[in-house]
Amino acid sequence: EAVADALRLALENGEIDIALQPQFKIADGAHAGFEALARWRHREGEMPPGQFIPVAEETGLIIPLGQYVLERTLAEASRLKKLSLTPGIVAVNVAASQLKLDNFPETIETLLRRYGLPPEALEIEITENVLLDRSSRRIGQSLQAIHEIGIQIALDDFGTGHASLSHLKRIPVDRLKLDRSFVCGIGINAGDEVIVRTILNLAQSLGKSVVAEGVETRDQLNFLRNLGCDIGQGYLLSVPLAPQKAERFLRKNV
Ligand code: G
Ligand code: G
Ligand code: NA
Ligand code: MN
Repeated sequence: EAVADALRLALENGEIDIALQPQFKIADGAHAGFEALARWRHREGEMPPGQFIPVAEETGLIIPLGQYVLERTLAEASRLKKLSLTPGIVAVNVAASQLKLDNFPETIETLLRRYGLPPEALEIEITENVLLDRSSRRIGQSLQAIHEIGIQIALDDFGTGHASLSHLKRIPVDRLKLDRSFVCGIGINAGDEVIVRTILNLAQSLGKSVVAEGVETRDQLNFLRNLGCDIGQGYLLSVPLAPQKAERFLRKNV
């Protein structure tokens, strides 16, 4: 359909770019890294990823799109390092169909080498629903190989999908990303606060770190700090930044 054709052209014409949203250590406010988010500079302004990512997944365009975002992000991290800036860990969203590609772990390894980055500088974000895919065995093997390279794995939108907690034993997950719908309820909704506490307890017991998404208020940040949440991301701390702005952000940060 129309969006799919337009997206195919956008990829060819270089209308897709990335935005980098900074992540911070909640304990001391130090910069920790960035999440890369796909951005489509559409004729009629910006098309939000919530609209085109699902289309990309349905049409298979998520494979070239995901590859582009991955390479663009590593190139940017490499560029920032060459300027003696410290991008920290860059997180890239990866879809199930990418993980099913025959040589996806090798492709990432090749890119890391090309851009002179250590594997620890990259984090792969997957959603819980990736673990429910028909090819979950294949995907599990791919994640295992990626993890063995030394790349970190984060489980995105944690608590909102349909995966069972037993996946946490089977899949090498380093980090849980606390979904913003729960963070949003801090100070407002007792149920959300219980969920936030429970996820933080679970993560601490399993030795995994937690990134809180969608932090928009001081009260949310204080609540998360008191519970020992490791990393925060959200509009209170910074919106997603165009690469040039991410460079400026890091210059002010040193
Ligand atoms: O930027 P925004 O909050 O609108 O993103 C909406 C959703 O799109 C998020 O869940 C995010 O994880 C997803 N997304 C953004 N960029 C990418 C990408 O490059 N690949 C994949 N698979 N998902 C992405
Ligand atoms: O989990 P996912 O990768 O879908 O989330 C990233 C999305 O969340 C991005 O599209 C980003 O623009 C959006 N986002 C980042 N910080 C905030 C925030 O503080 N509040 C809200 N509502 N959205 C945010
Ligand atoms: Na994400
Ligand atoms: Mn998320």
